[in-house]
Amino acid sequence: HDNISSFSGNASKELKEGENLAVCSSGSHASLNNTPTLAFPSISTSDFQFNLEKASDIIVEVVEEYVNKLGSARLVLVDVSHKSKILSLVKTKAAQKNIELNKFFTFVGDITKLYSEGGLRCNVIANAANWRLKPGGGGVNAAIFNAAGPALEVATKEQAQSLHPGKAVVVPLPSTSPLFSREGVTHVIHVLGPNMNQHRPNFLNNDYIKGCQILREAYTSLFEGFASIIR
Ligand code: AR6
Repeated sequence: HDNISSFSGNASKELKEGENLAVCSSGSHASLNNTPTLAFPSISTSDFQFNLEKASDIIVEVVEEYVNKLGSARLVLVDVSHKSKILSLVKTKAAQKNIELNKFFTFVGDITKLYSEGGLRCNVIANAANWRLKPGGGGVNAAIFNAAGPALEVATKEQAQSLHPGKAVVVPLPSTSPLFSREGVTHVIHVLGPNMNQHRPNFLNNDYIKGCQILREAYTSLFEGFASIIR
């Protein structure tokens, strides 16, 4: 059963344990399993230290632009903790917009275990990558490369050697990958966001004019990549 976190209720309150609401009634469940779904982490807001208020504005803005272009497909913002500040901000801001709750929602869980541990089927997941498209480095990048096994590294190299900030690359996942067989993930989309961490490459030195432009471009490239898969 999908554990969907809805935008209803007091959106400004902190995310609490058990807030992923179960959708288990009605006959819609079977069809939800086949609904194209992109799960994505908040790009740049942890290791890359991008401002959370600005990032949440951009996520909601670009989601609003794309959600209706994607037909019945769903977009899901994921983070690991119930205390996630970015999920709270995005929930609050999305609730103020005309966005269908079944097409965009937030979800608490490990993006590499959404089906096996959360019951949420996502055929595509996004990665907050580094410019070399290399495994490791911590965060969601390390988690995804670890969970996918060597098949992802090989498949990634076939698509691209590196990435510019703001760009995304779609990687079809071989069926030998545990992410494919266990979680039902058929594609990983690597996204490189803007970097505000002085110890990482392409440091923007607090230039949020450029930073916001690049983050907007990153989400646009991500959703265009997802659209190209489901078309
Ligand atoms: N599942 C879901 N969300 C996660 C997971 C997970 N397993 N792990 C982390 N997050 P970050 P960035 C959330 O730091 O800021 C890497 O080293 C996390 O809480 O992974 O874009 C790369 O190699 C946060 O909300 O990505 C790059 O060098 C979001 O994922 C650099 O970090 C993004 O956090 C990219 O930094």
